Amino acid sequence: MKNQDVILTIWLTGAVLISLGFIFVIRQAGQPDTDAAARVHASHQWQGRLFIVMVLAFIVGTWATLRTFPIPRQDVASGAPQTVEAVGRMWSWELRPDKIDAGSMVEFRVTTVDVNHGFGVYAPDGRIVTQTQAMPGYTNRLVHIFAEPGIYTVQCIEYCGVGHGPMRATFEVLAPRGQ
Ligand SMILES: [Cu+2]
Repeated sequence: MKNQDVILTIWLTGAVLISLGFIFVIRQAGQPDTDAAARVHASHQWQGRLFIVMVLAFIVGTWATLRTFPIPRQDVASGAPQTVEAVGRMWSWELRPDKIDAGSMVEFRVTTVDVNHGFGVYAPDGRIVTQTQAMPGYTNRLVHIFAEPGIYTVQCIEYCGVGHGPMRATFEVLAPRGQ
């Protein structure tokens, strides 16, 4: 399941539960006041249980969907066999090395020497593959496994001044060794 589908599912589930809560309150509001105290008591019990169920559902849903969160820990090295140092500046990228192997994980260590930039990686067919922020004073780790060899493009995807549009660089993904 794609991340977008997981988020949509969580959002829809939450929206349905909240809607049910509203429907319950609206239905309660329309009932005649026969035994107000007992009804209020039952209503509070029902709402308390609903609240606990909702909290548990969100805890379980969050754990189930985010335990394989695709963003690696930022405070330790990912252990990826390949690393690329990526430094942005107005208005260019420096990538070292600029050749990597397909089929094994690469860790981009992304930073910038001036302002915020967006580190967007585009496949040879123009489709965006992965991205992260480039921030002065921070190194953001972005891991990815390239399946297809080819010339990939890094394009700044956060407006950073007059040279933003052509702020790009390329790197080559080589076919896995032994092929
Ligand atoms: Cu930019």
